[in-house]
Amino acid sequence: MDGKEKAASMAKEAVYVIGHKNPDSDSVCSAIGLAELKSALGEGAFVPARAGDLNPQTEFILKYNNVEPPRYISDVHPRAKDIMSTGVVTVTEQTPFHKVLELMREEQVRFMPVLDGDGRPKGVLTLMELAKRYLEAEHSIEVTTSLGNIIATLGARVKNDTLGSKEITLTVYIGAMSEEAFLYILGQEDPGKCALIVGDRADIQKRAVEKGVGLLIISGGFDVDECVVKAAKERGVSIIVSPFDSATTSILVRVSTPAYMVCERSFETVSPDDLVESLKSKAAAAAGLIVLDGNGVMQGVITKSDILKPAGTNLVLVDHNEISQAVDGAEKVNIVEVVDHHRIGNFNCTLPISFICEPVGSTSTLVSELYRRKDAPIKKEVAGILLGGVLSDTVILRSPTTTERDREIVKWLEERAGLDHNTYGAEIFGSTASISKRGPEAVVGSDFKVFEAKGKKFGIGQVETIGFDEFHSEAQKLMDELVKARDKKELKLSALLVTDITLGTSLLLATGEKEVICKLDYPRLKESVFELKNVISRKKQLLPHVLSVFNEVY
Ligand SMILES: [Mn+2]
Repeated sequence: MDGKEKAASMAKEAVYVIGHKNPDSDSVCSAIGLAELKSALGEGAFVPARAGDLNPQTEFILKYNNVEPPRYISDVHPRAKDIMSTGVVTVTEQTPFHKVLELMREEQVRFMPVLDGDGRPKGVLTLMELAKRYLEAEHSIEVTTSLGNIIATLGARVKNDTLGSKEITLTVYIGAMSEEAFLYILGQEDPGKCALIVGDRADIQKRAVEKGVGLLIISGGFDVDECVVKAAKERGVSIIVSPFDSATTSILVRVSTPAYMVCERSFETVSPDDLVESLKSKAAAAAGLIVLDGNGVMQGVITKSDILKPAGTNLVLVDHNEISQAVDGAEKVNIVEVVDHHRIGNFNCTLPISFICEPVGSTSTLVSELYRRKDAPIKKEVAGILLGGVLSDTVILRSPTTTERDREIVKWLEERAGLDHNTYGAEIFGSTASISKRGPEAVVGSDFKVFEAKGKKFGIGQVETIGFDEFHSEAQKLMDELVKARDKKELKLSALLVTDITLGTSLLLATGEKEVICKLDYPRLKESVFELKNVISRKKQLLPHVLSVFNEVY
């Protein structure tokens, strides 16, 4: 890859801005907001991503603002396509061996695929194997090629061509010996399968033509006597003139062999989606792996150095900094930035990065502050998304984690999104906490747990709401469901804990055995409705009391 190609391949590598696994609204909203900001600031291609399914609340926020969900990424384990070299030097089956060597030297590669016209690999050339082949040749040199290839390789002048482009196998001799020795050698062989390289030695030239050698190569650029050419034409002997001396000519004839003659026909191929981890042993054993697409067309090449080069995937982590919470494979790729509001876990990295971690109510607060600080324009829908993130994490600024900075940025976002945080926040929480929308069956049933005490069963469901107005208007329908559950499951108590997450307090709707209901030690608001001040936990607060009631009654 030259510098230009390297720059191009780096530019196409996107940076994913991604929140934690089991993403909540803040992690999705802050990812979208930060990716938008960075792209707007021209810092490169930033793509918002998510490491899991959207929860209904986040879905609501995105739909409300007409924003597409970020790309789902199941893992970022490096794959073949992430590390392969593209734009690699290739040759065709007809490329002469010397051209292969020249390319290997110029491009500094040791591995070269041989492709057909459709980009499908036919073989591979490796410097190692080519060197071996070259070194293994014994005293006589046998070469399989065509006269056309020899002529092209030498840049030879043609005096007589009887062989053309057909494939021939020739044993190459240099006519530096005496005439007797030469005749002796030719006597041992089929002269038609010999190529003789000789300088301006008319005696040897004539003898060679008489004997009918396959090819006569005159070295040193010497002219050939017309009578020799005439005899050659009569005898059907090809004659060419090489501009090089005999030794060089001999070497070049040997390397005029086309690539398909010298390439290895067996080679390792992998798929673009293969995990790099699974390729390591294959790559160690082979000079190179060819990455093929579904049609068998080469997409790139992986050599040992590709396996060693740093991962191409870059991540910006939002709303988390602990690798254990990050998308699978995050430990194997580059984390280039962190924006978070959680405790700092065991984060470490090899290069200095921007690491923003501040104790505010949401990551969306930090991202919004970046827009403000950099004076970057913010789209209306992005402001809406970020406002949703802040309101979700801070439970509409009511959570004890809320800071002055959150309140401040909410005002700033409200203006840009054209939304009122109280109304919008209520809608966001209403989207998941809405009793009427979900229907009584889902409200009672989706989180209904059955317990046992003294051999008697009781069941308690729980639902989160914003305020109790909706509960009061739906109470009769909910009671009908509780009665159904009571009768069906033979419960001594069937109850629903309705928790206002904004106030941190609950109401309990209950039906069951009179003795049990009477013993519930909570103020009664209505016939079947109790007020459980500051109770938010079914497990830690309500259950112990119900168990003590059962112990008393039964
Ligand atoms: Mn958060």
